[in-house]
Amino acid sequence: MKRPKISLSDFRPQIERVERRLFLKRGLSLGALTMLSGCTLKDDDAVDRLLFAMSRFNDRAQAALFDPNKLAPVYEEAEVTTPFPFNAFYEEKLAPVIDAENYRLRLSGLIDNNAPWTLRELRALPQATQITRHVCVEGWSAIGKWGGVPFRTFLERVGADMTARYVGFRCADNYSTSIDMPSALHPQTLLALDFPGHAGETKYGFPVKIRIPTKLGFKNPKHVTEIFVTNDNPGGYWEDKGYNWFSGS
Ligand SMILES: Nc1nc2c(c(=O)[nH]1)N[C@H]1C(S)=C(S)[C@@H](COP(=O)(O)O)O[C@H]1N2
Ligand SMILES: [Mo]
Repeated sequence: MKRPKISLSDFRPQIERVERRLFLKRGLSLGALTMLSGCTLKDDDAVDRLLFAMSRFNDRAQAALFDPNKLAPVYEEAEVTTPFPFNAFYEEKLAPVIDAENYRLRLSGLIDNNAPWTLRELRALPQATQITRHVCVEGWSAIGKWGGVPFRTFLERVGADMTARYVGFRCADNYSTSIDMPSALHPQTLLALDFPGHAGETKYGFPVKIRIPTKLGFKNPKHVTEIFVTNDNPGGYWEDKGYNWFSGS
């Protein structure tokens, strides 16, 4: 019988959870942890609930510390990492291929004008480029160049409710993530239409990626098909598996 191929990445959430536990256990004595949670460490469910509560507390602390004017470092063209690393929750060859002509960026939620956008219409908006560092929780980082529409410009243009708390993203590969409105309005957050790699290479997020240099890689959705504005935290693919939601600076 052929055994199914199992890779380390299948266990990422579990590994993360174990790591978070070790981190917690180092920071808090066993007694303190037991007292805090009112449980023993054997009680997995209660430990998970405590970790989740602490992560949510951490989200609030991080959001309070977020400085909307603090810029992520920018780099020179010569510092760009080539080839740029690919990452996704699946193998590279399974990256979605999207037809540019038929592509539409859908909008929903607290947005005045939620008509869908073609790529040509997005290209007609003001464009900017930036060279910044992408940092992945899995322990690698790379410098890349992205071009596209400053996300604030786009949100203003469509009449997004900027007093709302969250912006959520849905992707062609069923990935999803969400960010806080202040990070969405940050001057370096980009609705990217140009990506690392050769012309015609689509695995880095074609046709639309949200590039947020103040956030970890997994908060930067590729192949975005829908953007929505909401006051209810939408979570996301990794967030729902226990990754810290804010994950930014
Ligand atoms: N649609 C989609 N976006 C995604 C992911 C994904 O699996 N699907 N993975 C995230 C993670 S964990 C990382 S590190 C980056 C990788 O982007 P890259 O392929 O451009 O390096 O994409 C992020 N955005
Ligand atoms: Mo990542």
